[in-house]
Amino acid sequence: MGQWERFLEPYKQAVSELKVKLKGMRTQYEIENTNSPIEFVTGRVKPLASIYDKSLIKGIVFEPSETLAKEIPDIAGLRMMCQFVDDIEHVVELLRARKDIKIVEERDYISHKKQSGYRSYHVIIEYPVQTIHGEINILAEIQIRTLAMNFWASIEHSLNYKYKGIFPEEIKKRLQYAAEAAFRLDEEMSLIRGEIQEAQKYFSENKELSTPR
Ligand code: 0O2
Repeated sequence: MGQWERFLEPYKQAVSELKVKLKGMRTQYEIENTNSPIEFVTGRVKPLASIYDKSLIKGIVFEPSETLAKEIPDIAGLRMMCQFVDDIEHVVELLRARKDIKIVEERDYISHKKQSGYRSYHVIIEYPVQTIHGEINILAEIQIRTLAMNFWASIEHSLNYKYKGIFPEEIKKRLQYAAEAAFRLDEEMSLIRGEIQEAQKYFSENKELSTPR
């Protein structure tokens, strides 16, 4: 077995486990018939090509090592999407209260957006993975963002790939406008949050009744 495969295996396991756990939080809200602050959850292990790119940017040797694991804390990455900006703090509180993860760092790119226009709340955690050789602690990154922030980040990420990080000035400006528009959309939705949630609750309560058997 390749050394990368061996190195990445606990990260794969962590992503699978954490996806189940974080999705489980949403299910619990559903069962309790309460509006969930979590809309959906995704997870991935960083592709080897991205680990390579990041190691170049960070000036670290591209080899499976403790240094690489420490310098690239998002080899295991989870994303939690929320409908409203206020839900993000709620989700972070839920994470802080969990006994199975240890938060080691929080990065607030919502109050302090990145120059690109990127907004998101990042939580770096330490997570214990059980292996046949015992327990090992790995780092994972949980990105918490609204649907609008996620839309913007996905588009920008694709363009970033196309332009290899060097955007033409016009595109850069457009993306910054788009980031502000996404943020304004979040603000507008927050203003009618009560209305939206009431409608969603009504819809989910009546869904079963209207489903044909
Ligand atoms: P991928 O392909 O998503 O894995 P630092 O050197 O500490 O300033 P670092 O180590 O990049 O920054 O950490 P940071 O800023 O917390 O970002 C980690 C991840 O956040 C990125 O991983 C992206 O997923 C996301 N991110 C950060 N900034 C941006 C941005 O401007 N646009 C988009 N779309 N995503 C961003 P990777 O490895 O860069 O990318």
